Amino acid sequence: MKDRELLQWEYDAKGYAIFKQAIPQLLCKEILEKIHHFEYSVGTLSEKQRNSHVFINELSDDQRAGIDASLCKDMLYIIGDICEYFPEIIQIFIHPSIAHITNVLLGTDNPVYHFSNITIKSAYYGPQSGLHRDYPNKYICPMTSHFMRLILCLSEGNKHNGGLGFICGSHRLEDKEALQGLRTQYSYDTLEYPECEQGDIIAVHPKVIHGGMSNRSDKDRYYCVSQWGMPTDDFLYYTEEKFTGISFTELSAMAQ
Ligand SMILES: O=C(O)CCC(=O)C(=O)O
Repeated sequence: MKDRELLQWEYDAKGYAIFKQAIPQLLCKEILEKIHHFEYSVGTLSEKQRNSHVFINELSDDQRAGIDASLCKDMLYIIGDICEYFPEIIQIFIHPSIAHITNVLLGTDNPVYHFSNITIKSAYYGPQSGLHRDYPNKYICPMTSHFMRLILCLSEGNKHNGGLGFICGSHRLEDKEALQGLRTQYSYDTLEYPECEQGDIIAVHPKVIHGGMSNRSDKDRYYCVSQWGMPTDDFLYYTEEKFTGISFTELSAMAQ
């Protein structure tokens, strides 16, 4: 693992940092297998269950980027509330790497879990992820930007298969400016796209502008996204998922 000061420097300077091989690849493979089973059985979900997820055919034409909605009716883009669907995923959220990363970058080794999801960009069909900041977001968003998202690469992720890219330095603004929203149009060409392998975690500053292109390569891209913060009751937006508001230590004790 790279040393602490360098990771802190990267995060402060660019707005993201990569923790190489933070989660064992074997665990990533086990989780991927569960996800594949879920994808195969998606046709059996009830209407209510389908509403927890996002399907590619529900996205805008821009986001589908040339793929006709009728070709991807049952193809998932986001699997929501994953602790409900894949209880095994808790093994990732109680891994010591999570506490290590938040200790280095947020200043606590006992962060509070907010939510998680799986974002899928299937080979050939994967949609664009629009450019955005995570602060503010309308799902679970603390009043201040003292929180972060951790993106675990369950597969490889890079520019060519729809991996995340960043506008380096775009996190350097006050919270009140970020709250005014994105005021400039950015092109996907101006982003920096790290090359990530299965098991790497990308720590994303809540104010860095990020997104990813569509996946027209022959390699699937699977990310496990989780958001972590500090103990607080002050939220701009709040949604409750299984385990929302539970600390890393409490999650670890529950998993014993
Ligand atoms: O998976 C993606 O491409 C987008 C995820 C993301 O940007 C986020 O959760 O903030």
